[in-house]
Amino acid sequence: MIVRDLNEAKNTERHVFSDGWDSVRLLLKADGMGFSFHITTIHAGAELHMHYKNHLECVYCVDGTGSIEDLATGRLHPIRPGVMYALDKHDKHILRADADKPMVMACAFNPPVSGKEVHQADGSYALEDA
Ligand code: 9YT
Repeated sequence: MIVRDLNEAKNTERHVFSDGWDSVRLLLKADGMGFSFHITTIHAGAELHMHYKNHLECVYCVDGTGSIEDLATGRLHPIRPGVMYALDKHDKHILRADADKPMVMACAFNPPVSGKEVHQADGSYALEDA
């Protein structure tokens, strides 16, 4: 059994910081679960252009509000606590957090990320063995 505490993982090697977001990776590829599990904070007012061509991702909003824009359809979906989105078609999207406070999201990736990925220019993560 694996038991980890978000508060203990903060500011360790599990916690990665980038432009407009930071993320605590509670489960990574090496844990052998077949997916990775992250608690990601989208900073207040951030606008993130993403396209996970190599991964499926689902995201559940725990706190904060914002929106996700589906770039295939142009649809703008409000995000608030309780809303989940799944990028089942590797959907190209823009995630926006409202300006008043950060959005806290629980995210699962399949295949799991190893922890070493950085966002590529096209908004994707490369596969480790690609
Ligand atoms: C909300 C969202 O898209 N999270 C992605 C995960 C985060 N960028 C990470 O941990 O790499």
